[in-house]
Amino acid sequence: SSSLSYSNRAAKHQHPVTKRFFETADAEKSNLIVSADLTTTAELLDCAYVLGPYIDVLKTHVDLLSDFEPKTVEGLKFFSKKHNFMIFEDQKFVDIGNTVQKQYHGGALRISEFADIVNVSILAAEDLPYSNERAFIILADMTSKGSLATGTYTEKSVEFARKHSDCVIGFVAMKSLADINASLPAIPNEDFIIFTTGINWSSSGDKLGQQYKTPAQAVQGDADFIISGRGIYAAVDRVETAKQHQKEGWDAYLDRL
Ligand code: UP6
Repeated sequence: SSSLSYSNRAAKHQHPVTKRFFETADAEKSNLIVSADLTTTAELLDCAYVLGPYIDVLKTHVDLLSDFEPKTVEGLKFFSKKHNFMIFEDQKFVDIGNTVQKQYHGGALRISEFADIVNVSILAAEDLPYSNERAFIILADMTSKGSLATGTYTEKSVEFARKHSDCVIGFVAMKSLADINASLPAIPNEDFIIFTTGINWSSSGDKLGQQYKTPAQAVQGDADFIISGRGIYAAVDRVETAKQHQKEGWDAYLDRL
């Protein structure tokens, strides 16, 4: 795990989006991302409004919305500016480059118009439609029980990211990728961000195979940013719960410096 501070990593990094991640985390004393998996624009924007002050990034699945429309995007952009958070659209692109390009820039969602980052899987080894102020994250493994994204798949994810480091800034991963990195030829100043989903104080997961870690466990296990969905948006007191996640994640980060 990185024992360097976010501000140190921001200063050393070349990529504008990576810099922005570390600078935001440092300024807000937060490594928290909320996964706002709501199904209406009103609920999504309410989440952005009340939780915005405690997060670096709002992770969206805009295809879950029953009423996605231009005002959804306007609202997201408004709150992202007001509360200084980025937008991560969790599309997990998986298709050939030509199709991903259309999904990313066009279609019903026009994702590149509002998402600072999106994630992709390496299944198709697609070429990535690149833009310097935007970035991609590679889905290196998964939280669900029995996931096939392990072993060689995860190793290939790291190799893919290294090949595309002009536009790939990190990984969605549950565990450290340090061993894989160490087994590959060293690249000076390489610094990918690890985003860990499946953050929840409950250890019991859900009925569909989800598995959880606490914020502290994730950060001790190499997470640079922790991503929590139901653990926060479905809590009785979302704001208090978000604050507690923020504190736990931040304290664990300070401990590893
Ligand atoms: N997500 C996972 N596991 C992965 C990758 N992504 O749970 O390996 C996403 C889900 C959801 C969020 O699509 O948006 O993270 C987890 O939500 P939860 O905290 O409510 O379980």
